[in-house]
Amino acid sequence: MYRAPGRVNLIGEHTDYNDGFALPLAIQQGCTATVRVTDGVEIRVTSTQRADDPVVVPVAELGGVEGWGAYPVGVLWAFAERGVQLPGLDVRLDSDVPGGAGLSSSAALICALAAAVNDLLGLGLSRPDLVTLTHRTENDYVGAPTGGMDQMAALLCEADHVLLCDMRAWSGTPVPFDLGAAGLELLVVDTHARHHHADGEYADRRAACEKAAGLLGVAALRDVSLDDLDAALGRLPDDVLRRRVRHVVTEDARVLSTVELLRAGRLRDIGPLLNASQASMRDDYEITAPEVDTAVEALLGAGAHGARMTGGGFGGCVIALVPPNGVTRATNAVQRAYRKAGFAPASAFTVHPSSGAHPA
Ligand code: GAF
Repeated sequence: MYRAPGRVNLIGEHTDYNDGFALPLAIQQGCTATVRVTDGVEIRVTSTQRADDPVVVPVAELGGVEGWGAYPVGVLWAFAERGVQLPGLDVRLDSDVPGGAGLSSSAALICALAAAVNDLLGLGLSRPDLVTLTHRTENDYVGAPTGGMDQMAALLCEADHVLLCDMRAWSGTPVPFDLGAAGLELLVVDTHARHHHADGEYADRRAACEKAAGLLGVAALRDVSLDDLDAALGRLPDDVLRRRVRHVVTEDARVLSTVELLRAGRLRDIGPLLNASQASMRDDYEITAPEVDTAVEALLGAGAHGARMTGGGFGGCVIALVPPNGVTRATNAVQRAYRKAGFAPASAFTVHPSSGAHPA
């Protein structure tokens, strides 16, 4: 039985598939996978959240599952692709990560299952191996062209730290993130907004970045430095591509500046970087939503040190750094702004930097 967490990303959005930097932290919400070897020839997966929709597939034919079952079956497929001879398995899943909220409920699920199977079958795969395996599940089986940040967060995060993900090296380095010592809380506001075309928009952003990297003659946008940015923008043919590149290059720089401040014990000072990231996602990358922008404005108006959307975007969650006695004020400000704008109420909760996948 393993539990793997969801995540919020402190800063560094849509940089992972550009070989860049991201800075997620694991949250206390997660998915628990309980796995048992059976003497049958099938994989049977049930989920507390989908009690009436079990998935049963023969071990010998793991391909082609669609819908929610693609995630767990895709993990087992990835093990089989590595040459693992799977026995019949009974898999039970139970998650409290809200789905579709940009908190990586899918990475929590696949990483909990991968860690459990690795342990149960004594496969001895390292955490980085499991990152590769679960990233492959999502890209090659489920068909979602995501970067690797979410899997790295679910497998490598440590309590009281954020994880500096270097997505060229596929390495994760813990950086202290002691909210208590700084006298701060990290508030998550779930806007409940989710654009139905978000998957297509994600793929579109990724394609734009790859096109721009090709035009600039670099392997990935990670290779464009802040110093080179103006010259690079001058070589791109249209304004949309220029704005996409400006977001990625400046966002990478903001991640590294955030890490410097955290290492210097200056957590309170990262607010302006969070705000600049939000503006860049809103104006240059165009991945926020009216509900997101309204929540951010309300949070800043209520005294937050910084606020930004977190995750893939087009809705989902906003994070804000607030003093402990400012949580209620900030939450009320969002609800007031939502009522005024005619949006359905948001929900809000605080998160603590938690550890990656662990035995439950
Ligand atoms: C989603 C993806 F899964 C991540 O890989 C990352 O690109 C993120 O969106 C945006 O930063 O969570």
